[in-house]
Amino acid sequence: MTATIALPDYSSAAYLEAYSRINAMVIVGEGLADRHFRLLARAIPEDAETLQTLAAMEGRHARDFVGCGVHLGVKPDVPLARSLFVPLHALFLKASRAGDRVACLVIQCLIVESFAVAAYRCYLPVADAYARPITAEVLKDEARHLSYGEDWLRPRFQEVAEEVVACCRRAVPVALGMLERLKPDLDTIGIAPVELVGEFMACFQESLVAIGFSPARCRQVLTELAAEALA
Ligand code: PL3
Ligand code: FE2
Ligand code: FE2
Repeated sequence: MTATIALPDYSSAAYLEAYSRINAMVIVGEGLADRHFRLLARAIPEDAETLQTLAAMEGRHARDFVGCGVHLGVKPDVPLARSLFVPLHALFLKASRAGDRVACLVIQCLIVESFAVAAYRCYLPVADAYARPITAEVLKDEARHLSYGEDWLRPRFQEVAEEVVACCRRAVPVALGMLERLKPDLDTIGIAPVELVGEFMACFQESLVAIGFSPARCRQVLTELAAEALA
């Protein structure tokens, strides 16, 4: 038996209004990812070329998602999205100015990219026919962005482990906090917010294990963060 998913009515006013906010989040998130990878290219000159390539991919993602909004005839609510991204972007800039490469990589490559992977995985089955193939392509790229961070952190695990945990404690609640304002819109476009959080946690935990944490330690850190988010 195959489960059927009830698809949203892409032409309803409620869908289009919710999409104007979600679409803007994605466009702004991709645009910031472009900037973050360019800053990382300066911080890690030996990988500058790779990081510039990743930045260019993010710029393309932003343009592709602009196209998804245009296709549905919605005007993305960019000011709202920018305001919701301020705290996370500020954390990245602070780390970047301090020359803290570990925090920059944790924020962009592990947290933001896990968030992107989770969001696009949840969106894929409920996306309209125009957005679906675009989202599937973007998802493949995001996996590469995650791996870049994992591959940099893994060989330095012993030195960076505690810094990674400290950075998670600062930045994961900020990332989850962004979802608060979007819950009703996510529901409207067919994504259960709780599923998105679950997918994020699973993806993020996998990336922590990939760099060297034991599954038990990951669960401990993430459970602590989830408890805090629900308190
Ligand atoms: C990094 O490549 C991009 C970062 C983008 C982050 C997007 C966060 C979006 C939050 C909620 C949207 C979920 C639905 C996705 C629909 C396209
Ligand atoms: Fe992206
Ligand atoms: Fe990305």
